[in-house]
Amino acid sequence: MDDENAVPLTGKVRDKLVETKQDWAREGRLLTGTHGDPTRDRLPPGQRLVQDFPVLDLGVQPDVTPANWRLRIEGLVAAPVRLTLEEFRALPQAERRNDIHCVTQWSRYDNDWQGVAVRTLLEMARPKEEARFVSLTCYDGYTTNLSLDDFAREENLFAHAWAGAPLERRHGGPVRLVVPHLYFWKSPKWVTRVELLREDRPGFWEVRGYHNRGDPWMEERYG
Ligand SMILES: Nc1nc2c(c(=O)[nH]1)N[C@H]1C(S)=C(S)[C@@H](COP(=O)(O)O)O[C@H]1N2
Ligand SMILES: [Mo]
Repeated sequence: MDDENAVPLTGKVRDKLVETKQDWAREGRLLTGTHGDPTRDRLPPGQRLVQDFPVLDLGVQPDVTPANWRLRIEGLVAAPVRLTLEEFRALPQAERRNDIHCVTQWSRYDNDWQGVAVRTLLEMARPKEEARFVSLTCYDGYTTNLSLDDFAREENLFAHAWAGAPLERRHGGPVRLVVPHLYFWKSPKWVTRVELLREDRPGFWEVRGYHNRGDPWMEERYG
């Protein structure tokens, strides 16, 4: 990664919290050892339902103003995309309702998101034949990775609103990605760069013991 592409951690990461979660991964905490069936059940194995909307991050909530926010889609694409928030909001709008499943065991039903479908942006950027993975980078320095297939699913969107109101900063505003079929650490907040890659590039939690894919129905908490 060259300097132009580097997104430094913008503040003091809560090292203690990161360590605790890494320990949990090492110990295999929270694992029930069962699989779930999404066609029959709504709550994946080992999860419990909450009504509130917990906030989880590295302890740094970057203050990205609407004027400063940019979204870049680059790497193995025929037509790199660079958007301001105004340009992003002028794209065809999508609405999605989905359930959230966090690896720390909470699930939240019926989240209403508004934004731009991932597929809309991929049609603009036109991934090259050899692109197989995406690496996502955020304004707090957080990264995560997805296969292109997991990223390109119909239900995924870059969301700027939740429950009919602009997405709050603590939940990733101005814009976050929402990938509801995987644990929520695969849904980066304050996202700014999507890089299409030939080889997979594990992100922040993936190199700290979390599973590379994170399917809640298979209980893929740790790798
Ligand atoms: N940029 C960024 N995105 C992130 C995180 C983070 O630390 N930084 N944490 C992830 C994790 S572990 C979870 S569970 C969800 C939490 O989203 P929420 O705070 O809106 O509930 O965001 C994910 N996206
Ligand atoms: Mo999480």
